[in-house]
Amino acid sequence: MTITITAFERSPDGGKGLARDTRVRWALEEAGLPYEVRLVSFRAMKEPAHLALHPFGQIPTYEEGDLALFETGSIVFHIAERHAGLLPNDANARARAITWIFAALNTVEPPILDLQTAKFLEGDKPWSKQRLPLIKERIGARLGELSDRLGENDWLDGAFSAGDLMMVHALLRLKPSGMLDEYPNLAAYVARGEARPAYQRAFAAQLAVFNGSHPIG
Ligand SMILES: N[C@@H](CCC(=O)N[C@@H](CS)C(=O)NCC(=O)O)C(=O)O
Repeated sequence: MTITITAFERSPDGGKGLARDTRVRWALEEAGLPYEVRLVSFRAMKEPAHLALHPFGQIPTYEEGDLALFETGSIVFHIAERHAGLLPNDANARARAITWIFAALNTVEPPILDLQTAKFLEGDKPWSKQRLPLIKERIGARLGELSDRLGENDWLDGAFSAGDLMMVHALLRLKPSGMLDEYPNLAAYVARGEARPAYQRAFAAQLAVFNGSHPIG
């Protein structure tokens, strides 16, 4: 059955792979699944046809036959549950890998997104600069805790899993801030994720959209 995802027609990140279609592309690549991409403009994302797929008018969405999903946590979990390579077979290890998906989305990513919001969406507000140290402190606390847990391991819990995929993609957003470099094991963890052939393919595919070489679809 054909899988179709949506992605920005023109990503505001300039092809850096930070838009969340990249994590879905990455999961699909890890699972070896072919997929199609429908590009949407910011305007189209808020129109009824897209809102029927995504109630919040965002990307990415995921369509497979009769099934339409939104939210990358749910999409990546859906892929991981049905295809080898993203979740361990052992029931407890699987539950722990799923826990890391939630941890990435609910615990690590929110302060990172706050930084993005404060810098780029609220940068003109008089209080924006005052908020930055507080947000950075919160991010630093999470990074410290994550760094302690990761230690010298390659991945968060045994073999690479969908939990690592989600965590690496959430952390990638911090690269320009330099904050990751304060935690060499986390910087190496992110680099390890980026070095995976499946990530490379996902990154190249989203960059092709930005460069205009993505096939029309
Ligand atoms: N929690 C959602 C967040 C989706 C999201 O924020 N998508 C961004 C792109 S990465 C978007 O569509 N932004 C445009 C908007 O919200 O209008 C998920 O993980 O799928």
